[in-house]
Amino acid sequence: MITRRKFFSNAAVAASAAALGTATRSMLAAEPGGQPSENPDNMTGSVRGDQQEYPPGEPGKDYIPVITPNGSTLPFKVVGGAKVFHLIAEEVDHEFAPGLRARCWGFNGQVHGPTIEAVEGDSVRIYVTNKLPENTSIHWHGLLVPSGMDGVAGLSQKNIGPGETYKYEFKLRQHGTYMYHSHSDDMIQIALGMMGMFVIHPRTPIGPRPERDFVLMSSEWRIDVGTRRPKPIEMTDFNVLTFNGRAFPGTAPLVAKYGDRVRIRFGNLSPMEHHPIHLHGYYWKVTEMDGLQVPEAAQQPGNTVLVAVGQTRTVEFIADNPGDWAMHCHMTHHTMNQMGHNAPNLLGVRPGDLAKRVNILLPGYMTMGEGGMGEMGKMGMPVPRNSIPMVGAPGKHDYIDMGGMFTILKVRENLTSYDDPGWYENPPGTLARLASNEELQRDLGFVPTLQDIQKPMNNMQMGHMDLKHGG
Ligand SMILES: [Cu+2]
Repeated sequence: MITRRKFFSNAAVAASAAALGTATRSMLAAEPGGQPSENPDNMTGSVRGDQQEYPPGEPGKDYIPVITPNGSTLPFKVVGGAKVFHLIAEEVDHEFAPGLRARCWGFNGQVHGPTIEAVEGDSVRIYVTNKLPENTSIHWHGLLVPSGMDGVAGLSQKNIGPGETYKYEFKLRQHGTYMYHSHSDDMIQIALGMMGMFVIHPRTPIGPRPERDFVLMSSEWRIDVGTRRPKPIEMTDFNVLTFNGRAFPGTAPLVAKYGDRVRIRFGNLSPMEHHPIHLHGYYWKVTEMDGLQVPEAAQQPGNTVLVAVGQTRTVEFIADNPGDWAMHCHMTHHTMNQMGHNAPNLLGVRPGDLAKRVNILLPGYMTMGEGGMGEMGKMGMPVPRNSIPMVGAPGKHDYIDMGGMFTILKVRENLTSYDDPGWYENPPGTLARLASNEELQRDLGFVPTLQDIQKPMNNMQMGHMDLKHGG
């Protein structure tokens, strides 16, 4: 018996299958053994249907190498026309930010693994050596590879046992921003850091090449204060949020010269959460989704891009607005460090001599948060060994009350190198500052104080607003 719900879901599947038909056919045609596609580049332009031979792509000639802030690019050598890479899965003593280290699992001594970079048409051989105490395997996330190279342990291949080295070998028939990650004991191994970015440049450039091409991978961790091992079975309550395995102030800035074309490739392999990444001072266009090129007319402009778990999103813009610009996940708990979660809510509490009394029972107790939590990083309170305070770092103007998945885009005129240029010098008249009494009198008609601010400000706003209902 076909229920009403079943009928509609079947109809929906049929409709979407019809809509996807063209794309699916041309994707399949690009598979080895498939029919040559009548439209070699298919709808996205990212998958080459042709099986043409290309020499190994060369950095500087065939592509401008990407930059992995706080990370590196995996070296390769060419053997018999193929690019040979070697990933070593192993335990890594990793620093998230000054003051916080933990025993993670990564590749080649790094968390996350180094960025793999190649060119469309390249043949690659990637050796994976397992130095972990348990089985592993590597999945090439988003890459169109033969089923037996897809890396899902048990489904597509045998596990790579401790001490074993497996060989993955395939031809890159697409370009774009992809990722790699463990696909054996996924929950544990991804939570411990076993992932990296996989960038494939187009054989022929699409549009102008960027001067600055950054990759940023988001993740999240649970590291209980004072411990040195991320808790891999955590499901909901992450307290260390990272770009390329680093939490602010451990994140290196993204530096660009005025006028540079900047590309940022975001990838998210957090265990559980999506990240809306927001850039100040600019709008960008989303040029790639999951590695597939977005046609120019459909490139959504914006200044926040949601990067869901398992997704990559690539954005581009011209760096034409000098300054120090925050770029961060907009989930407020994702720009806090370890000690900022789970504190009792004391906002508005008048603690009196509570701390003094509690100290009789609990030496070292402090009452915190009654006036907000912004000042807590700045106070320089002693924190437990191997932990980072809830927020921040000293900035040019004041303490920066941010942590976690937060970094800074630094755009400057007259740069001689892409090293960190320090803090931005604001041109005269372009810096927010304390208002003078004279300005307040002229523009507001009074000088607000803590005592009278509520009433006069409300009166002033009432005077300007039409409060009619239904208007
Ligand atoms: Cu987030």
